[in-house]
Amino acid sequence: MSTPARKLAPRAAPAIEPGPRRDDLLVVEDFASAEIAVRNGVDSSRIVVLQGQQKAVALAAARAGISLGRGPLPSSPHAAPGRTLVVLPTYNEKDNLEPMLQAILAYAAVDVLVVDDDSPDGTGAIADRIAATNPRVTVLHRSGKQGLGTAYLAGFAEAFVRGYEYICEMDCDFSHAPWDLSRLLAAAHDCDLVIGSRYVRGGCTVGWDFRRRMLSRGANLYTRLWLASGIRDNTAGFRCYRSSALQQLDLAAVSAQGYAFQIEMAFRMVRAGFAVRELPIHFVDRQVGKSKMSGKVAREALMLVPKLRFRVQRGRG
Ligand SMILES: Nc1nc2c(ncn2[C@@H]2O[C@H](COP(=O)(O)OP(=O)(O)OP(=O)(O)O)[C@@H](O)[C@H]2O)c(=O)[nH]1
Ligand SMILES: [Mg+2]
Repeated sequence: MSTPARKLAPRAAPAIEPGPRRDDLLVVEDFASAEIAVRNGVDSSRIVVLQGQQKAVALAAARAGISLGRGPLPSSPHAAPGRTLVVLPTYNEKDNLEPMLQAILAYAAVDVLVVDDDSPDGTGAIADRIAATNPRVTVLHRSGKQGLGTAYLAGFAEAFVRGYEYICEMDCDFSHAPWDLSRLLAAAHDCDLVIGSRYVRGGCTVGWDFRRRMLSRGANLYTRLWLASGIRDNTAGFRCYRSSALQQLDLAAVSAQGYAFQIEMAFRMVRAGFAVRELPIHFVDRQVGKSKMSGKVAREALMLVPKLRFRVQRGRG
């Protein structure tokens, strides 16, 4: 049997205001209160987390952000628990990249590394233009489409060299809400991996057709049955790793690319005994650009999961 994901001690429930009326914003003092609200069904895009901001200023910033379609922006970026690098893999994301970078940097005090695989639509040149004027953005160019797994591994290696304490994964298509990045970071201080999860209470997918929903649910059920690691959303690509934990894994042994990469990484973290927490998120289907999801990606996961159970040794990551 696999080692189940280590459970973290439940936190004392902070008092929160009653849930918001439709179109209202819920103002909470801190991210712990926000988590309770999200688990109770409040959409995180309607929550204003003060976390040191003055209430009137925070509300004005959030309302301005929402009216521009940018969500409940804070008056200044929320602090990260330590030096943090968000690795943003891109392949043909020319219309998403600039607004994604703006949003990430507005919500959280992080740096961003764009890993572009020579996107034919010119995403790499857009990344270079932004990086030239913003020291918080850097770009890693790779020659040709080499897959999501190696893009993340290259990003991790760069983060290790540059001494980042936390490393986030995020898609560049707004499926992962930029305001949820601050929630992941706030939860990261006392665990080794935080997963933005669709399949815990308060999480969901928005905009997927029946086939996509079944594919994702089926893949997660299959993985849970085989690996029994205690993780509900194994294929999720919205994560925050503690860099020191990641460095203890045998990353050279990781070969998976698509969803299988996420499954493998989560399983290795659990097997190595690291603390994993899932936070509910609303995953929204991309509005712009094309999905790179394919039958090949699904088949890779199907084949890999049984192998992982026997191949990845307990305690060795
Ligand atoms: N560098 C790099 N980025 C990639 C590659 N494949 C996908 N990406 C990026 O990885 C992120 C996730 O890819 P998506 O196409 O959204 O695929 P997905 O999220 O698995 O599938 P959907 O749920 O259908 O959107 C996006 O930011 C892509 O641009 C790749 O081979 N190389
Ligand atoms: Mg996507």
